Amino acid sequence: MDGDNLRIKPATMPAGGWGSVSEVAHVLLDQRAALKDSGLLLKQNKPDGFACVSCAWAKPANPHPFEFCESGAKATAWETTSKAIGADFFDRYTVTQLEAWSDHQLEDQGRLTTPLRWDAASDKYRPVEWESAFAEIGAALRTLDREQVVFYSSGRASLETSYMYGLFARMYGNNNLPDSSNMCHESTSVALQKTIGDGVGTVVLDDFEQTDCIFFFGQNVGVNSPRMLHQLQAARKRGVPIITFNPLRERGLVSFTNPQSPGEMLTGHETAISTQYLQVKPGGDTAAIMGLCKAILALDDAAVAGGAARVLDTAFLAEHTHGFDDFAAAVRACPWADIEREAGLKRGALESAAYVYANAKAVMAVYGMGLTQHRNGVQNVTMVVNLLLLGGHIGRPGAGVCPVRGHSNVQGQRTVGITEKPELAPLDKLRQQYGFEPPTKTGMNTVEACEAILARKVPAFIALGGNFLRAVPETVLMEAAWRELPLTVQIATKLNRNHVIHGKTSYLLPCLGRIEVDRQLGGEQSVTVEDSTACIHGSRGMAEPASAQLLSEPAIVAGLARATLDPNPRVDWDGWVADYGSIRDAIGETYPDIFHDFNARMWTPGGFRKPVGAAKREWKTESGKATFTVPEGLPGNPDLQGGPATMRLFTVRSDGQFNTTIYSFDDRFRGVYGSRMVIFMGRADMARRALAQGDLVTLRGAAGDGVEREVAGLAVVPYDIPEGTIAGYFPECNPLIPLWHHAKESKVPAAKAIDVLVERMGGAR
Ligand SMILES: Nc1nc2c(c(=O)[nH]1)N[C@H]1C(S)=C(S)[C@@H](COP(=O)(O)OP(=O)(O)OC[C@H]3O[C@@H](n4cnc5c(=O)[nH]c(N)nc54)[C@H](O)[C@@H]3O)O[C@H]1N2
Ligand SMILES: Nc1nc2c(c(=O)[nH]1)N[C@H]1C(S)=C(S)[C@@H](COP(=O)(O)OP(=O)(O)OC[C@H]3O[C@@H](n4cnc5c(=O)[nH]c(N)nc54)[C@H](O)[C@@H]3O)O[C@H]1N2
Ligand SMILES: [Mo]
Repeated sequence: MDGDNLRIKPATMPAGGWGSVSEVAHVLLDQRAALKDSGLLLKQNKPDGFACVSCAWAKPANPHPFEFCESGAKATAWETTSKAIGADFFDRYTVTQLEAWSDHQLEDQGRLTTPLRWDAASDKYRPVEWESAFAEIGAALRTLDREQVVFYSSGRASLETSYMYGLFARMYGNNNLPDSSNMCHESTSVALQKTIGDGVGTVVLDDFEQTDCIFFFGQNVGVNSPRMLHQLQAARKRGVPIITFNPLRERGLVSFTNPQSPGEMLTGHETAISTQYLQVKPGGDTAAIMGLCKAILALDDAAVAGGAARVLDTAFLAEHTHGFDDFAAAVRACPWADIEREAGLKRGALESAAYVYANAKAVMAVYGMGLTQHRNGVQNVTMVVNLLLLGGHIGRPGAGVCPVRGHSNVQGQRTVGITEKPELAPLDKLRQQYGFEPPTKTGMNTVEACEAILARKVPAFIALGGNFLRAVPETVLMEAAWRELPLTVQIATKLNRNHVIHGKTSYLLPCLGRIEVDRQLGGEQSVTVEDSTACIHGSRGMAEPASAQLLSEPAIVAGLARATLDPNPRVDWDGWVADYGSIRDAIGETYPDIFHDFNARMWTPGGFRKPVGAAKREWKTESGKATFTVPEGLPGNPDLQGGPATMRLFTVRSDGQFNTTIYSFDDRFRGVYGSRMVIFMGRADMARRALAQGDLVTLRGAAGDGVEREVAGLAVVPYDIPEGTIAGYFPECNPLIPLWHHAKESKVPAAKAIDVLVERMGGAR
């Protein structure tokens, strides 16, 4: 079977290095992507080139000669592959047969090349003319309950497409615009909005050159945003301490060899990245940060007593913050014993880290899914803010909060109106600009869309990219409900499981990727994206399209909108498609503060920055100040409960995947090859269960809600991981996540703390 050839080898290589180079060569060869000699990679993340389709990390104004990484090169190869799904593919397989295929096998068939409609009689996708597809979908949408149709987007689509898509949904009649960020950094958007008045990070690339201390929580930089290793390596070379909180010892956080530095490659020189590595229990970050804050207050008390310089920035606290006293009281009242137990860390370790904080002039906090994908995900992020506020580390050069976003334009989609929260969209402006009454009812986010689908209330699901069904929790119930959806429409580049499990009427609309040349009536078009640091960049496609029949995403959204909506003389969908500059003009009119002179500014090297008030100490919060948040009691954390037999599972990504896109079955950094059906377990837990390496187990959900959830056939891999916890891969472990198991306030599924029972199956791999 595909991906069933487990080999375990020690993972001793640093991130980067020769392993990285050979990995890239392998994927290029495998995808038969004509990249190597085309110069395409040299244009990746360059001011006049294309924005990488992998992660959202910042793109510098003065890029390295090779401003791409292993992950980015793989993503480029995967999109510009010469493999394609031709007309004959669906002659050979029924759609039901394809249900047995792995995620890897499905996407590895290559690019979708022609619009398709599922034919019930033959159980095959059959080619359909674009105009027929639009007309049929439009006619259907016109008859449906407009409040219940869902318009999902995955965070890759450009600002131009996203703006059109949001407008389409609102003109159609709802705010049902769930986004992949609902499974990702929504905890950030909620927490930062509430505490500092902007839902995005405050840090820009320059800050890495000025910081003198970096705290790094729950983000796997070597795999998921490797270009940031350049900034981290440079900071380390200046002697900047990097203190990491992560239950796993991730290779990229341990050391790095720059594959783009001939000197380092020849000498095998590695830079140690983390100066202190704290293997916090998953879900224990709130407790860990409580400990840091407690130790910082103690150091400040000592400074006061000894007449030394204060550790707290008292002037900042007085002028810029709200709620310090309550927070400090809660921290002082929190016993070290609770902190140590809930964080799984020793007081001394947290005190050392606090000492480094206390001696730094500019502290930065970087974080990812390890904080956001928990029941207390929003609280985790507010704790990071609390930590930074103590020393005045927001709105100062070299300091600030740095959430590392996932998809390459996920942050930007929010900026231009992809949101289920009408209060975050400029409804008045849209009314005035386009002369329609935008809906004011709050729409569905991802979890709510799943609930509505399970309740059989959704008549149609439109997806602008992504692999929704595979990315969400509760896989088994969701797949069953999905088959009963009356209409599903997927705009996509590659075949995935969400296309194979489909609605009663189903369309697959193949689009150009961002790397491809986009030719319209007005000539070759460019698009824009926003990176993790709120900088907006132009991106110009450079590869020949995978097929002449592909339409661009703006053209597909326009086609659907035209066929669905009553004509509106103020919205010229076709004019927009002919010249994307006119979409940007419309965006500039809707959001003048951010996007004035958009067409002139889009090629600014390094991007132009969206105004972020918090970075200038302008706080758009309720109190008008940056706000401390008192956490709920530590033992109340629902992710830390469970009986003695339960283990806490957290799901992670390997370096062989981009979300549900599985490039390979190898995880070079964790030393696992040939299979993703594994769990990582500590030696003590293995011994307690009499499990040996390779033994097969079943994970059974222990949510106690009466729903049977299980994943069978997982091989045990011994790993350095806190006791009582195990790690497994996303999306293979998603059937174990209950839909209700999500963050309070943000509703991000708690994919990093899932209670499970481990059962031996007999047999081994
Ligand atoms: N190559 C590649 N790049 C990607 C992606 C990809 O799949 N492949 N996906 C993109 C997307 S959409 C996103 S959102 C980002 C995701 O990038 P990350 O935020 O790095 O997400 P994960 O891979 O889920 O890894 C989470 C990390 O948090 C740690 N962790 C788990 N639980 C906890 C906890 O409770 N506390 C702490 N402190 N740490 C914890 C895990 O060990 C792991 O190192 O990457 C983006 N970039
Ligand atoms: N257990 C668990 N579950 C998770 C997570 C986790 O850490 N653990 N992470 C969550 C996170 S952070 C995220 S962001 C979601 C990801 O959820 P999604 O964004 O929905 O999923 P992806 O796997 O990124 O989507 C891949 C598909 O996108 C399509 N695609 C690729 N490029 C393009 C393009 O240019 N245009 C269009 N239209 N389509 C394209 C291809 O058909 C491909 O199959 O998953 C979430 N689910
Ligand atoms: Mo994400």
